[in-house]
Amino acid sequence: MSNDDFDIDQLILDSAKAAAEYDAAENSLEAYEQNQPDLQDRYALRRVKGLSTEMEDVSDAEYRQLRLEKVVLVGVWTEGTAADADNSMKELAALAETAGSEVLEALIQRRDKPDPSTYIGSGKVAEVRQVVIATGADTVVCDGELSPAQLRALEQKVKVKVIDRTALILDIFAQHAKSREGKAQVELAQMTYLLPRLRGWGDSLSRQAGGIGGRGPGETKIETDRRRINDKMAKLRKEIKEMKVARDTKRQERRRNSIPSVAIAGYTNAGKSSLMNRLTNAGVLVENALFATLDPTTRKTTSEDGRVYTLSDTVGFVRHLPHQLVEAFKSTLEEVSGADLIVHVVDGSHPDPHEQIRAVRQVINEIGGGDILEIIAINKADIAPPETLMQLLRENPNSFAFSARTGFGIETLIKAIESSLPQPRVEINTIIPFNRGDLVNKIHERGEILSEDYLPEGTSIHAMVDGGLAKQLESLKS
Ligand SMILES: Nc1nc2c(ncn2[C@@H]2O[C@H](COP(=O)(O)OP(=O)(O)OP(=O)(O)O)[C@@H](O)[C@H]2O)c(=O)[nH]1
Ligand SMILES: [Mg+2]
Repeated sequence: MSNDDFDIDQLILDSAKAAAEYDAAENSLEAYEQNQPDLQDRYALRRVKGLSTEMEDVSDAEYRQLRLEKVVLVGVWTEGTAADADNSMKELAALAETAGSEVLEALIQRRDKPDPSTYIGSGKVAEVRQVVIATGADTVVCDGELSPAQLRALEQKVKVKVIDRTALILDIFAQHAKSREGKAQVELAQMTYLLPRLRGWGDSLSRQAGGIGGRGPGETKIETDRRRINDKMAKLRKEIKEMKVARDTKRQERRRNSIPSVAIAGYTNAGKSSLMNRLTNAGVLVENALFATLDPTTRKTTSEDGRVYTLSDTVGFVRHLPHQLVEAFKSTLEEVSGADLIVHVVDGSHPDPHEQIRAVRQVINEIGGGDILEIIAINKADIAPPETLMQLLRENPNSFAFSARTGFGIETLIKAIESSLPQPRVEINTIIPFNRGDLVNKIHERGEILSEDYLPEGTSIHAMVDGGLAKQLESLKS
């Protein structure tokens, strides 16, 4: 057959016919499924009630204006109770909303493990497709980290964009990053996520670009992209390292002055920033959204007995926090791992605060903060069920209930924090000349005064101080 025999019209006709047949087959599948009323009630694919959100109850989040997607959530429920599965989907819904999406529907499938090729079972994929058609959704969000192949296979079958939980969290972080450091860290995490997925996207790109047999240009493009991303990642790592120097210097300064540091850590939306504002008037952003805080804020404050210490509000944690983010945020997470005391804020009104405590401790361990003294501060006592509060208080030795909103329990919590600060250990008994008022101030800020007297030659002080200050006072004598 020569090229002249090649009938382009016939080819178009053939492919149109093929497409029509495909559509017909698919429509009949949909028709079949729609005629199976029991299908929806089957245990394997349950609908989570009360999850679809209406615009009016989400109007508080301004992020929404950036981008509004209509999403269907899909989860695979492999272990735990039905309530665990529902909680997981509720959290996914909250994440999707924070990212600016409208949640139309949520589906959970019970399976031993996710399907290796399409995450949910092939029979159920068709049902998700049906829900997508019925609701007009433009995105499917899966409650896990999917392989590039799974994402692609599922996308081809449900015919709308498919993203996983990791991509969703990365997206929220990208929207909320304000500082240069935060932005660089998020970008690094995004690229770490992107790199192994490049091949999959490259494949479809090369098909588009080159047509039949035209893989060459596409492959080349993937290589260039990969190199560009690697270069960019190296640059970001360098930038982050440079910014870390400034952060380290500040921390070392505090350390040298023996200023105790307290990190407010905890699950996202637990009320860390609200507590920070209560304790320091820092005026940090409080929002009923996940990961409202990304950049740590540190403020100096003074204890009742006059000692100075710092409080840091930090980024929230979440179950299965993407490891790319933990890795990229190492330097800001040092506010937690380098602290003298962790105030672990827990949302007592959450349906499963125990699971949140577990998840937070896991991240704290991962970043090397497992040995730091911890106070469990159970927040939202104003709306939490009293029996949950009692249970949490019983189970956790160093725990306190409070409400950042009403102020309940705040005084007791502050006392607990201040009595847990590292104690100055060196006893001094000295007379400081009046022209060294700065040293007297330092002892007040950093030490514990036992007695103080004003003599003609200076201030006589008996106090407990840290080693560094004791040395300075020692050199005063010589
Ligand atoms: N009812 C009640 N709500 C509270 C309390 N404390 C905080 N909240 C609410 O909980 C939501 C989250 O508060 P934030 O202080 O932003 O929480 P966060 O832990 O800093 O959250 P991220 O920075 O997003 O991780 C806000 O809507 C607060 O108004 C409280 O004691 N009672
Ligand atoms: Mg916050």
